[in-house]
Amino acid sequence: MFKTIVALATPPLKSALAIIRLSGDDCFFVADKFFSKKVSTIDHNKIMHGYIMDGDEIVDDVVLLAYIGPHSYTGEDSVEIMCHGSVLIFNRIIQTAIKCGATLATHGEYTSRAYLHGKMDLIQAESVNDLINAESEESKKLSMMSLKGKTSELIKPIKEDFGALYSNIEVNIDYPEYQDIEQANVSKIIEICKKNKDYIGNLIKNGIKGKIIKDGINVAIVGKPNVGKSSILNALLNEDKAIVTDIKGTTRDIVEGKIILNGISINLFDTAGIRDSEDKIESIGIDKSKQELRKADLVIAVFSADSFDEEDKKIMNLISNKLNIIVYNKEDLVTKKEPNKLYLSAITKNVDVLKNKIIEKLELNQSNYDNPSINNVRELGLLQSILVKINHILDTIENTPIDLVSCDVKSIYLDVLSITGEDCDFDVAKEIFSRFCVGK
Ligand SMILES: Nc1nc2c(ncn2[C@@H]2O[C@H](COP(=O)(O)OP(=O)(O)OP(=O)(O)O)[C@@H](O)[C@H]2O)c(=O)[nH]1
Ligand SMILES: [Mg+2]
Repeated sequence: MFKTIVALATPPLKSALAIIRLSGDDCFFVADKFFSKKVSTIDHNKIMHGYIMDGDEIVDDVVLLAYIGPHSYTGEDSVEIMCHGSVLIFNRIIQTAIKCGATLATHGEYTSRAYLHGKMDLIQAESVNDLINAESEESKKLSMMSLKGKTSELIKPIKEDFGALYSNIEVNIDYPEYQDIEQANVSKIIEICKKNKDYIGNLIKNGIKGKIIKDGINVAIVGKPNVGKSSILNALLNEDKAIVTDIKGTTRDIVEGKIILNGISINLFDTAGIRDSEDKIESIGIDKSKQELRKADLVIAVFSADSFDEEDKKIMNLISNKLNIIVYNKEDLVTKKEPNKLYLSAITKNVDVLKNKIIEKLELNQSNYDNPSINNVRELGLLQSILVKINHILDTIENTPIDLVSCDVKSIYLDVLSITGEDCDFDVAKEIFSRFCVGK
């Protein structure tokens, strides 16, 4: 029995209209108690005009949409009430619904019910949240593809292969006498593992690119003091956001800004110049710079075009194992330039060359924008786990008894089912939906 839940689906702000949703097995009977017309007797989805009643008092004049399950978002009998967008009114309607038997919905409870009733798989459910949080047209497009089930399609061949392989091995082990069942011999297992290894490898590669389009990237601007980091941040943002002076150690705290390049959110973090410092406040800032450098997806390391010293060498070492762009700023101070180095002059505010380099570093192509991808952290993590298990099988199969190989194949199959939510830990699903808004 799914109890009736209620929540505001629109922002809790004054507006022309607000929408309140109810969903649950006895949803229509709950609605009967506070709506001026009978909802529980309808025999098809219906739009009704009427009043919300709290006893004899008219609370609001509303339009009520009744959806008979399974033809609703959650798959249950559901009601959407379009009321006047006054905070007092929508709160009062929710209170009235609760008085009549509904309970306040928790985060993502509507979508979690849609998932539980098989209206969507977990990939689609996660994309609902992605869609709500999308910040660019491109990110919205990828999330919409997932919601339409196109991303789930990518998982199907892996599920089919490992489902068939697992049942085959098990039947071979349990019923060796059945000669008419295909033998899951070593070469067959290797063939399936190799095929899926390449396929999953590509899914992961494209998924990481899709994640960049969907979530953006964090870019730290680092370097020793006075090389022009804050000037570069300001030029990229086209705004005087960070303080710029010729005094070394001007920036202490991290200064953040965001730009969109080719539909990708680039979260910029200007940091304190890194050097050995006795100054207590500056040292705290430098520690923060190093932390930001470690966390960043991409590091822009800034050097002055007219000098390179021991402090710069230390910066080079710090960024050596990060995806990085090395920039020689203050181009205007030099006459001789080395080939293949990226020069710019932040004071001219012309940083297009750097913007292009950022895009180039992300190695995205049009197909990353146009095609669905497994771009969610949880789903990508499971794909990586599957890849590790496939590699393990390929490395050890020659010396491993078939029943142990079967355990690995089963574990891969269960990981695949976890991606789509067909075999998903209750706590994992709960955690996923807790990230949603209350009315979704
Ligand atoms: N000539 C020249 N000067 C520049 C250029 N970019 C920045 N400057 C100057 O260099 C000085 C330091 O610039 P900032 O942007 O504050 O340098 P920073 O790296 O953020 O310095 P800290 O915050 O101290 O680490 C300022 O006087 C800027 O005007 C440039 O392209 N050419
Ligand atoms: Mg600065």
